[in-house]
Amino acid sequence: MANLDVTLRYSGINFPGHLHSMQSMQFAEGFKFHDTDTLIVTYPKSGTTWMQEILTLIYSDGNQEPAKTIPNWIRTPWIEHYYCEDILLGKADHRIITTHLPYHILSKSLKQSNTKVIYVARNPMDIIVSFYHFHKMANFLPEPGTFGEFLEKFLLGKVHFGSWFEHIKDWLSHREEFNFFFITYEELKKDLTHSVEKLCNFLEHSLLPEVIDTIVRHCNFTNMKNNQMINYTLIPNEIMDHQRGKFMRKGAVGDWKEHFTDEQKQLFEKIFQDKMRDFKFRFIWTL
Ligand code: PPS
Repeated sequence: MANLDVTLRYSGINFPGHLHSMQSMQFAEGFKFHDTDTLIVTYPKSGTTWMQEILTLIYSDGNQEPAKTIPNWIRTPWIEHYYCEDILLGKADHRIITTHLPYHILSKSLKQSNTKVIYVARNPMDIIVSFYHFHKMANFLPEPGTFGEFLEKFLLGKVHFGSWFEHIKDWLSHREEFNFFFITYEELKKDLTHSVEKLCNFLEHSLLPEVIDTIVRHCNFTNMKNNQMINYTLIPNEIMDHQRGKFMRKGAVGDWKEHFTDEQKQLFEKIFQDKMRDFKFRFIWTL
């Protein structure tokens, strides 16, 4: 299934047809979650892969074998991707599932269970930078144009996967409906040990301090960058052009400062204030 130039429009949002089909979206929307499932929810480029790796290691009690031998899209599949159905059919319990879907598509089925939901957020300015570079290498996403053009498209919510503003506002304003845990990329970066401890607490999966240390070491940026099972170098060049960029690019907080002009920063702030005006949630995006 290549479909590199195909866009799937579903429930008002564009998705890459390379990974999504009408059938796979309907499968996700009607999915029967189990109470033992753990669902990672993210807008793209917010720390999805990082959380996939952390949860893999928590549930394997620090055993690095699965993380070093099984690609992340098989051990922690995206529920909306076309290959997910086959993978999940074989697993009954303790599934780690990933999604970029907005609240309005997934909420009905998710509410039927007590699934543990982990929402990872990131400074949207760093998301824009990361997403922009990813568009250059991912041949299943449209050409991004200049950074300024991409920024405007993002702020209008016209990029693939829809509006970041709607994604985060909808999920967070309905968090009481779920067994919900919120964490940011910046918190992971600031204190990964404490973040893993908090995650273990939420997951009711206690681990010895030395196991947590192993997880923290395994999940640092350099180690993950070198792990073929999560750095996407297993994906052929025709789908991800590895000459045009790296999936594990910089792994930094505040890289937006290297990309935004003063005018672009002002434009971002104006739209952010406007869109988030009625949303009372205090984000901390700095370290
Ligand atoms: S995706 O395509 O939605 O699955 O992307 P996602 O995994 O959400 O985000 C990719 C960015 O996360 C960075 N990353 C990390 N940063 C720090 N430490 C670790 N361990 C780590 N793992 C992934 C990755 O480098 C991308 O960010 P940028 O800013 O592009 O480097």
